[in-house]
Amino acid sequence: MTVRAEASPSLALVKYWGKAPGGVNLPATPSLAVTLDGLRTVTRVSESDIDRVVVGGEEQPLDAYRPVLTAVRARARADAPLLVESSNSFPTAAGIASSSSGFAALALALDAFHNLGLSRAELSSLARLGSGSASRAVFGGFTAWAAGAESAEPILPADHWPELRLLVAVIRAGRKPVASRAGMRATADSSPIYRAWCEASPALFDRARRALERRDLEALGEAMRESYLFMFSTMFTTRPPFIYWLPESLAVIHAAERLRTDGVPVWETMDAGPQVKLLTTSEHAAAVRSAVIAAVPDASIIESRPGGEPEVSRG
Ligand code: 2P0
Repeated sequence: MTVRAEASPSLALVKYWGKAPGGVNLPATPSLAVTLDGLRTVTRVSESDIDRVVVGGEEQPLDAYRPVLTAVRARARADAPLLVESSNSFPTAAGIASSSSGFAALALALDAFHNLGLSRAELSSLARLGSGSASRAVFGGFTAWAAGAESAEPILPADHWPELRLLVAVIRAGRKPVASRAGMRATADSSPIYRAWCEASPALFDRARRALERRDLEALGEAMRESYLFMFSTMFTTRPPFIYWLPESLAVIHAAERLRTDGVPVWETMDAGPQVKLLTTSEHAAAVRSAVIAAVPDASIIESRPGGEPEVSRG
């Protein structure tokens, strides 16, 4: 038997960066996110002679997958070896949240494979064991994940804001130099502003959530910028510091600033990688795309909108 699950990556508008004590991948900060329609991870789970995980055709070390596999096996009271095959329609481990859609799809596929019938909240908690941001990616539309929470929750459907557009400017598609998990740990251990980041995040979350509820793009964009710039400030002040940005990332940030000066509503955010994600509306997406390409001719742009409901099928 083969089970197939699909999920889309979760882009944080307000960031999870840092872990709370007392569990696996519990967040130190609340995050608010949108699931990106059209970007998909497809994961198939089938029987095998030994446990194997293959992502994009490459055999993976099992360590990262064990917490999810072990938790599911305990629930299912089954220990048959499994083959997990996964592929992404977008760059992997490059700061486009492939771990969020990857572990969300894995949790959904394992649940179906073992006929567990887990609730979405339980699936969210299970996906979190693989990667924190995956707790949000088991839902489409807009999601929230409270500080310290075991699972994320859906807060608004994708059609709450159908004209919203998320443009991902792909600056460099290679694997990132510092894994998020190691980066978060180093930040918490040594950044002198880590505590301030944790203290500031709830207010940023509240502002962003209210702005999202009333579809106020400017207020959401401003809170989103404050969140990512504060998050990166914690990385810049970590010992030793680490910098995911490339010169082209900064060129896109400045292009967005110029667009805003010219009256185009666009706000940017970044994650653990050099890509820049731009929040705008359908009306302005073409202008944003042209300005980004003018600033960074080699960038490729993936255009998305809120969506990304997961799907599960058999066979
Ligand atoms: C987020 N990121 O909220 C933040 C913003 C990157 C920057 O979640 O250690 O792969 O597996 O829980 O989820 C990326 O970190 O980290 C991430 P783990 P994860 O989307």
